[in-house]
Amino acid sequence: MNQRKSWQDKIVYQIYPRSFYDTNKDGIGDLLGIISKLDYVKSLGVDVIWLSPVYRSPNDDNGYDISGYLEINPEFGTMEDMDRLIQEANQRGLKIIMDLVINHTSDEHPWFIQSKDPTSPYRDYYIWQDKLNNWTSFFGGSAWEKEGDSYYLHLFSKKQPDLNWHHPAVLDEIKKIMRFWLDKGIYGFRSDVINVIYKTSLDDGKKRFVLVGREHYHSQEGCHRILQTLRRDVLDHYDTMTVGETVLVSPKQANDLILPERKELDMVFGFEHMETDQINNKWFRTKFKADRFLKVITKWQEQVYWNANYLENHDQTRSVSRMGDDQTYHKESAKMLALLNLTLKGTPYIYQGEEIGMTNGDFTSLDEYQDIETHRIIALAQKLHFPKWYQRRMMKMSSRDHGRTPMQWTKAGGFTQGVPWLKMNQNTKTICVENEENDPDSILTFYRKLIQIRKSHPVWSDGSFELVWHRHKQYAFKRIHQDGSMMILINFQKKTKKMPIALKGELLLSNYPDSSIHQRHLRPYEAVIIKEAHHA
Ligand code: TEU
Ligand code: CA
Repeated sequence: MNQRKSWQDKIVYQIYPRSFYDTNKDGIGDLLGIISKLDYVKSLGVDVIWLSPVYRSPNDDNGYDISGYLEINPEFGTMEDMDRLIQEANQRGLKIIMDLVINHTSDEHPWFIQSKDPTSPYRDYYIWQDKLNNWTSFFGGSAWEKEGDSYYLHLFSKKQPDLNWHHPAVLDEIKKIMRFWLDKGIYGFRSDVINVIYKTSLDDGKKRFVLVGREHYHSQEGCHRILQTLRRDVLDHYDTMTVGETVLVSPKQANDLILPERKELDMVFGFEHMETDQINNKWFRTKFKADRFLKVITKWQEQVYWNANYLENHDQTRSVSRMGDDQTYHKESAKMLALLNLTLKGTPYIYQGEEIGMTNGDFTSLDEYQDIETHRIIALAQKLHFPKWYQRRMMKMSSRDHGRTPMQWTKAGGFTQGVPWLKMNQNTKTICVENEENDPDSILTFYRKLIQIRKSHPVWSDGSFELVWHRHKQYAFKRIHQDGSMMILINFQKKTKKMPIALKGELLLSNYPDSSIHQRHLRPYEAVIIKEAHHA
């Protein structure tokens, strides 16, 4: 990087407020809950909290359907609680970025309620047509809903109508919202599905298996113009960090959003590494293949200017269940994944619970799932007469609820004294903060060590990436910097394998107690960092 950015060496921890910590026994996590756990977050060593939406919302899509951008969802608390959270976080040296959902609002947002009247000045805030087109939504089915004599566009649920970014008033409204929060002292935004906000045309889309119509709204020039405007008129007047959530982008499209000279976003979440174990879409999952996954990691490390590295978030199943082994090698594989995520070039994101090795939920029937996406897709699968066993497999392998089960604080759960909004995993008896907090060999302790290592040398935030060796499920790369280089070795599999690389230097960290730099065989999921002998 030619110019250092204030965010360049930061590590981000994502909080999904609904599932983090409940203080008033209603089974729903809240802002006071987050405040009371700030010391825990700080103890991890992270610098920034990304807060999933806490705005007013009817919760059709758990807060990603906003009905009041300048209000707090009463389930989570009050604006005073939010001000206190920002203040208490800042006092501890923690910054907060908020989710900014501006592709759509809730259908219960006052703009949309007024927009239903064709003569209202709010009509053009949304996308209305007399006739629908063939576009399909991210959650399955048509992207249009009838209201009165017209149809409105919704790329997500019908309770999430898309904003019309051709209308200048929409841009002005969003600028005001961003300033409101930045003035309160937040550090920036995670911008939801930001690369689809601008619909260039409403023509029928090409026939394809999923997301018909996307060539008319994906990565459009109009979107770049909007991002440049928001950056120039709002963000550049504060010290900020921005990360875009960008579905279906290629490395080239990612760079077009983040290269410094473009003055748009700082970094984006790609999805390609999350799509290596699926056919067409995530509901048709295949076995996880480390080889394919690592190829994509290399490609993004080599081609993208600066990555937002993540293995989990509130939309994904748990990484240890998906990519590791959540039974025999739970500890080893969770630590290996941590080591990979925190040594790559870019900004690492850790999702709540990932640091203790939380696994997928232990749901047994459809009614235990809460997510609208799961319910919509299963309804569709029923209509298409998919066999029952396959429907169960779809839920088990792909439901977003696996990443949303309540945070496992204690052996008894510890998330709430009431009934949790989503089933708590029974394995909290063994996988929980209480058990891991003071155990020198725990996943949690390993995260803390890794984070400290990351902070103790400039190679992690400034060094380049170089692939050294990749054969099947074995992976070795270097991070290179004038003040010294690091070698990272990963054995992404259950089998012990020989790694034919000569090693020199000092072993900094490993997920086995007795690793050595003279060892040629890497054990199941073994991962090590070696500080190379320094030649000045
Ligand atoms: O996700 C965008 C998105 O594309 C998701 O639908 C993603 O493809 C899917 O979850 C994978 O199953 C963002 C938010 O992260 C998600 O929680 C919201 O539901 C969605 O936008 C709509 O706001
Ligand atoms: Ca609560």
